Amino acid sequence: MEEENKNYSLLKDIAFSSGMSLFGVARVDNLKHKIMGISPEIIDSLPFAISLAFRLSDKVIEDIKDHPTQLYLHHYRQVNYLLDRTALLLTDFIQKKGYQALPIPASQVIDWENQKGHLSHKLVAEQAGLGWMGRNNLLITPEWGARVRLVTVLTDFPLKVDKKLERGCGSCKKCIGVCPAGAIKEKREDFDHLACFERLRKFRKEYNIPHYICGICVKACQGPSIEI
Ligand code: B12
Ligand code: SF4
Ligand code: SF4
Repeated sequence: MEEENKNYSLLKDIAFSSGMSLFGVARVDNLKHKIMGISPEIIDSLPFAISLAFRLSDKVIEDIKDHPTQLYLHHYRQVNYLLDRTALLLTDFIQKKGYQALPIPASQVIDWENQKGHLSHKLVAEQAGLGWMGRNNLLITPEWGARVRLVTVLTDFPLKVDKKLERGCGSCKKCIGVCPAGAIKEKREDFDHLACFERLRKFRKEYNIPHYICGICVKACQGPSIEI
């Protein structure tokens, strides 16, 4: 156990000194069947998932009114680079220690028809205790609400595992009503992915944004305890 704690602290220090805002670890067992496009024998050999979050710039997010901005587009790209870069640094450190690591891309879609990445960073972050799944279908942190982006590294480096947070949105409903597509509902399970995607497709065309981004539901959520 001492070794797991020590390894955990080493990685956390690297992540924080690389600019990350949150760090947590989950076991991969419960997530295995949700991982796509990676050989089962590779997944079986990597029992831990490290979840990293980077806090977005409040001012960039607050500048978003009713559509994604060019400023947000740049921020989105830079944050993805930093997340991917930090995942690489952790991978390199782990390999130099004689173990294996596999960084999952921050924002790569591998199945366009069903809009899926290799695995859900939100699900990993939830299991690793970074936050919970909110009404807006995003990972909500107690610290900064939805204003974070995420990345994951799978590894066999022995690590202490975090507990899931026993928290939720409670009575907060601030994000319902802000969505221009009407995709956010009372129950997170009713979130309308298709309506959201159609709106992002429109934004892409109307505002010359070469990615499916929006940011309005990210702006709306600073967590349940903070009034906006
Ligand atoms: C493809 C994609 C999209 C697609 C939607 C795909 C989809 N159906 O989810 C589109 C283009 C529409 C999209 C939109 C957005 N995205 Co996007 N997207 C992705 C990407 C690349 C893959 C997601 C994926 O594989 N989804 C597949 C489904 C099955 O997984 P899931 O939605 O996570 O849901 C599962 C779990 O949540 C789990 N679950 C866990 N807990 C619970 C609890 C309950 C009650 C239930 C029912 C289920 C459940 O069950 C679900 C089914 O398996 C991820 C990066 C990644 N690899 O994770 C980013 C990601 C999810 N996107 C992100 C963001 C921020 C956005 C946008 C705000 C756009 C923007 N940047 O401005 C919007 C938000 C829309 C919204 N409110 O959900 C962030 C989320 C950060 C956060 N704080 O949560 C991610 C993680 C990227 C990142 N690196 O940070 N996205
Ligand atoms: S704004 Fe409130 S209801 Fe919506 S996701 Fe955030 S905490 Fe949950
Ligand atoms: S990304 Fe935009 S369209 Fe999609 S749920 Fe959030 S606010 Fe609605």
